[in-house]
Amino acid sequence: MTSSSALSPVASSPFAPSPVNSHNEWDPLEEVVVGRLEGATIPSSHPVVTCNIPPWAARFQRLAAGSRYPRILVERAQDELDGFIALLESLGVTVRRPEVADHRRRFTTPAWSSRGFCNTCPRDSLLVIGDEIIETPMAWPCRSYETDSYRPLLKEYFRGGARWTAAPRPQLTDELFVPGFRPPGPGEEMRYILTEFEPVFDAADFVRAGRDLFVTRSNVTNATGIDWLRRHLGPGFRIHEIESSCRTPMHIDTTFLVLAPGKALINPEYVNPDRLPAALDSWDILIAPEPEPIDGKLLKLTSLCGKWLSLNVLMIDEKRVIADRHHTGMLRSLERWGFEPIPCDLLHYAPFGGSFHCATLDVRRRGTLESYCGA
Ligand code: ABU
Repeated sequence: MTSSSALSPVASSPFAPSPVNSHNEWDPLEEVVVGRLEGATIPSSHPVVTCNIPPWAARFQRLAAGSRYPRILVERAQDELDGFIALLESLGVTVRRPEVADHRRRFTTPAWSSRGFCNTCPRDSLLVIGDEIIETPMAWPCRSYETDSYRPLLKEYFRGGARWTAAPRPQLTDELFVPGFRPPGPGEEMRYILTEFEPVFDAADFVRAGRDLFVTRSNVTNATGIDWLRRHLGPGFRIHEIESSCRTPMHIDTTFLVLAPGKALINPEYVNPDRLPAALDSWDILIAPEPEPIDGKLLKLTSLCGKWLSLNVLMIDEKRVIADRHHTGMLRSLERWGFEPIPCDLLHYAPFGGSFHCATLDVRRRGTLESYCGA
């Protein structure tokens, strides 16, 4: 082997367009990673997981943690996921998938051990900012190795010219978690289970609008994590916090989404439109309608999500948006606001962590880095 081939792992020219290129939530979608259900394992009963669910559900979960999800849940979700993938492909979008992984396998660090969870939601563990793809420092111990199943893709993107970064690996020792944490009750001051021991964040607590990003603090994203990303991205980007009154916040994408230049969708139960960051002063704020109730006890009992998954839509471009067929109020509102909703089914993905936005990671959209929030 010559020294030049040993030193040339990047297949493309440094000037070739990166296979990773996504600056916002609405440029025309070219390539997307869609999560997988195979190997899905009920997440651990660590307090950072169970603090987000009611105490009765936490007791049930403690018994089931580390077992495979029941087939009855997986099969229904798989049918819907297959339909979603077929829809994306019919719209000309290239769909990529993580590898199948056995998430039941136990892993051990010097401080703790856990089984895994699943790779249904690439939106949580990977953050794309332009040509950079960042592995996020996740706060759930059972998700620590989740990006391993995306490694073949990450290596391919890197070889194609993308920048590939992993945020500092969190230790996830007891110092990160408030002992005996209880979510605040209605009217109580907001508090979170996370201390500021080290930076942690899930990518799904951020949405991107070019040079402006919006974030919610949550039970998986602390202020130090937000600071880490702010410093990492540098002065060319601004990160604005969206205040959420959700008592158990986890992920911005059922609370606040940017759909198109100058158009943001908010969940009126959690976000006060009068308390949005000044960066949004000239934006149209679209108030999400009340979601349709979910039928079916099993789905309600096993969902890892709240009722506002109706907001968890995926933009194909500035107009076309994939939204859940069940949420007819949202479909009608999207039409009224000038979008072209494409109804699809994914309600049964809720026990695995989300819907269309959660289940995807937009790796490439046709567009450039712009500023949409004034000077
Ligand atoms: N990305 C998961 C959203 C969870 C929820 O707020 O219901």
